[in-house]
Amino acid sequence: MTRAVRRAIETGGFYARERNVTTMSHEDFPTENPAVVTCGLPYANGDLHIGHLRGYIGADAFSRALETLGQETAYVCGSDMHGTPVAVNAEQQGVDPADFALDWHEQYEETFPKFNVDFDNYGHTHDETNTELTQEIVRTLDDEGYIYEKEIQVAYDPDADQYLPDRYVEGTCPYCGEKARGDECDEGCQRHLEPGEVEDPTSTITGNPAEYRERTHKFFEVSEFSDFLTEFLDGLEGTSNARNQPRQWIEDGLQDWCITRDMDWGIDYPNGDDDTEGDDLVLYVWVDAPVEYISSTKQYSERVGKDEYDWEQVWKGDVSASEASGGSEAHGSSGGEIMHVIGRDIIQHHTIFWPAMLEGAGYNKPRGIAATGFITINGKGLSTSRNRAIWAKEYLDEGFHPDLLRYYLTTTGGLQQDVDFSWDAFQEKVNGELVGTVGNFWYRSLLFAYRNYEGTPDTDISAEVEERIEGAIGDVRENVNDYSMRGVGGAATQLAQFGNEYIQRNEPWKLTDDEPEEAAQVIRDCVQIAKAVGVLLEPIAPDKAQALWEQLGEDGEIADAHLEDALEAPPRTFDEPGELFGKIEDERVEELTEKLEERVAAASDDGEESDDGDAETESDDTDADESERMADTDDLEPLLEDRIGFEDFQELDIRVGRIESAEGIEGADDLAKLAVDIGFETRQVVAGIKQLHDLDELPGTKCVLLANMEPAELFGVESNGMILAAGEEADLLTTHGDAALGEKIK
Ligand code: B3M
Ligand code: ZN
Repeated sequence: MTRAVRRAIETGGFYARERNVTTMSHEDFPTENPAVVTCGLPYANGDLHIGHLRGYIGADAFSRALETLGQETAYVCGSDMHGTPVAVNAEQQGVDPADFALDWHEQYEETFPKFNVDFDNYGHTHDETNTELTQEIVRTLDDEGYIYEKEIQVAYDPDADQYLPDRYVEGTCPYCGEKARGDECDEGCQRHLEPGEVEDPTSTITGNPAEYRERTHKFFEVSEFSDFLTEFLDGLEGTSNARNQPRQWIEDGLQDWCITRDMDWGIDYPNGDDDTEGDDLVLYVWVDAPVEYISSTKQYSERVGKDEYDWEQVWKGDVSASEASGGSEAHGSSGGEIMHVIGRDIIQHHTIFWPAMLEGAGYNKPRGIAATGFITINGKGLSTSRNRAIWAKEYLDEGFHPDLLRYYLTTTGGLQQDVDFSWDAFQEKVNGELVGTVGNFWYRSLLFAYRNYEGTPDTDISAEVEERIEGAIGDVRENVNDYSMRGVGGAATQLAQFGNEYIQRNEPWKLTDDEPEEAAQVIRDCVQIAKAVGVLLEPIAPDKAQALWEQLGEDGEIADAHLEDALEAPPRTFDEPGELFGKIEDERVEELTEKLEERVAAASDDGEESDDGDAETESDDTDADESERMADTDDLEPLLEDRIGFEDFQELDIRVGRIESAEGIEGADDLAKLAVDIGFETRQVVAGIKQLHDLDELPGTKCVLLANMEPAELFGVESNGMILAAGEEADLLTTHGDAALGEKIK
């Protein structure tokens, strides 16, 4: 980590950008302020799997990339020790929740470095720092008048003689009707649920229907923060889902938030002397969990010293001066750049509750929140209970290098998208991009250089290559500012691809005898490209990049290199290089795929959901397999009795299209204006999908359009066609083969 902020090189971009920024601009990274990158805390309750890894690896790559840009950055996290996700699992195993959680915490601490997830601090929510800070923040919120008491109905199991907070109770979501847990609609609309909200409550301890009993609890006045949150969201960077969903929740009206629970396991509600009410209450896990972001930063700061990294500047530093200038100059010379990477199922906690808490207690708010999609396995929802997952330990035991998975997970889809993992797709990506493109280029250029020049030829790089590397550096810069790690990986791989083409085009092996100077030039260029690819790829594949660094005879760590170092000449001599990536063979993939299938089948044969310590975290999709979701026929529109002839159908001119752009229509709550390319022409269409889809994600999506719909005008916007969609959620129809745009549906 260095304090020096060096301006990276500004050049044009080559690739389409994954835009994850708002229109309201923050100063580009690197800024002069220290940054902190955090990742959603794993519940200390079960084995880590690929769903978890996506988040931790993504955030790790982002934090490394920021450092490559010259941004001073800390990457912190910790285990989430409290709450019913831990208590329920500990109880099932008959162990004390503190021992249970600590055990998992220690395992996580050991596992993350094995994936090169390099936290500057990894704490846990039950330690002293977090306990004290959480209680202090709650006291401040209380002093500021944001906390009040209220009598509420709390679920209770008379047989177990126990109150039933959160995961101790299940029922139906009052908002969407899906099966839900006591505090979250995990299989449906993802909303946070307040105690007493879940309908038809059943105890998860005995399976009996729960009773409701009256209890006094503490509430945090989230509803007071609507205006603040609206403004906060307007300036928030990260993924668009993290801005759009909460806007809707705010429009629907915010509810205050019950912040206490009838449980023993957790952080005690901090009582003043005259307060006896909170005696037997602990804080709801979602109060103390995000505070760990601050606590962990504090621990890091205390370890390295405030001169090196000042947690108070980040979390409490004065940003008012820059706010006064309208926000565009925000983050001038004080405060910090706070960035949260989370799963999309915990958007509400991070974009509503957390900023409200921070605001109420006088802390700085995040600059960016990136909410990732889920992981699917062979096209189906990841399910720990069905053993349809790739476990962290399993991956390592199979002997695969962590950087391969890092590359796969960061570059397969955009941050917001669900990413499918199959051993086939993994093989294809590794063999194609890492072995075929990057590894091949590194090895052939370094080997040629070593054999003919014992290292880097003694000449300057050509203007063409310098420009190309500068372009790639510019792309990385832009992509980091757009929160696109896929873009960063793409810039590195495409530079290697250029290197391969360059060497192929110039055929230095034909030049060495007759045109030695030209040959030296080509190889000099290639060695520089190889080094640049290493610097650009380091955030994603740190070990492999370090290995290249050493092959080039460079000293120190490539992780400390900045973007501009990609243009610094490598040492004059180096040793014989080795190959850094190995092909994954077909037999290996078959064997792994078979193993996975057998395992999933065996878990299904067991019948019972034998779930031992199911870490339902941000990327742990529910067991509800989307592709198998069945609607209750009572809820469906009845089938029409009247039949139509084929001619009638022929009158519908339905075509394959592709959405080119999508934007909300001002003043209309639900309507979006789309431009749809249907081969012959591009149609402007108005569709009622504004709230149901992430409009930023739609461009590029294939759709199906009724082309001879009568034109209509809605909110002053002409609609010339109708896109087809299924159900209340407007699930867009598409084609699954390669039907061309404009092709007729018949
Ligand atoms: N422990 C895991 C989850 O719900 C939860 C995250 C806390 S982040 C402050 O994904
Ligand atoms: Zn719901």
